[in-house]
Amino acid sequence: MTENDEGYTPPEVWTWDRDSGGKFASINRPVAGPTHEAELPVGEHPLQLYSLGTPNGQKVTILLEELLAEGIEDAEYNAHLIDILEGDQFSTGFVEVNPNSKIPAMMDHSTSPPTRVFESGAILLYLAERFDEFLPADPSRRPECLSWLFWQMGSAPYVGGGFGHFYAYAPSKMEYPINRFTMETKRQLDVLDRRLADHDYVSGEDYTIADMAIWPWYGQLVRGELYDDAARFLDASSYEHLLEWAERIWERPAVKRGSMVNRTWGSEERQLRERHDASDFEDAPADQ
Ligand SMILES: N[C@@H](CCC(=O)N[C@@H](CS)C(=O)NCC(=O)O)C(=O)O
Repeated sequence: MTENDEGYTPPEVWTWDRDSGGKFASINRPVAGPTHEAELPVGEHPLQLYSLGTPNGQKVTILLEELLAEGIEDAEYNAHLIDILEGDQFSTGFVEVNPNSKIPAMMDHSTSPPTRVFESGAILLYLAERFDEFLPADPSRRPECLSWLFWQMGSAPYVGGGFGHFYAYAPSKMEYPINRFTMETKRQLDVLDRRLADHDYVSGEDYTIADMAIWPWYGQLVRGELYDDAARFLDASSYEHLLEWAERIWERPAVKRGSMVNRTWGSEERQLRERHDASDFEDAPADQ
């Protein structure tokens, strides 16, 4: 790929250019399936999470920490690090848990046979239903929570794969995709800001898995935690209701703990490479 894509004419049949540049060029492939044999580790708890502390991974560890904070001991989990830049998601063991080779993926060994769950939204729903928490049972309120949960699943790829990719990761800055995905990202921020103008939480009066799904992407984006300077570029301070909600969620100790798990970058006190026991957080200042 050249610095300037003007004048590019797509060939009749696309072929894979392994050196397309960009941060993820080394792991992205146009085919699925495993690249190597390796088993996944299995720890002592029923729930085995295979993940990384990106927003998609943080959603699940935030929910698990919230469940544990409620005193639900059966939500104890081992969180194993999957290093996607090293290609861990393409091992035979990982592909057995998630044929889509993306974190997060989870095995529940409390069932016989063990249950696999992949896709962060499916994992949140599985855990919320299993422990009957953070998902309203009332048929007049449950659909609102599920609507926002699925809104996040459909919307965030425009932020991550679109805006974030072209603003922060692409090998050169290209005006057309940056404009296109910035416009959509700002529209989504406005959707949330309007919703939160007259609701405490995204799905209404209760803190639910919809907040836990949305905060790691949109809460962290407006708090300046994603894509370098993106909060400034997006004029995040203008989304005042969204920012207030983002700060309120961040004040929750379980959110602070959950967002550290399987995180291997950023400030050291906000990293916990693997989580196998509640005591793993003890030395971390973020849990104070
Ligand atoms: N829709 C999926 C998206 C998961 C996803 O995109 N995971 C990324 C990290 S945030 C990943 O594992 N990428 C590895 C790869 O593309 O090979 C979910 O919500 O679970």
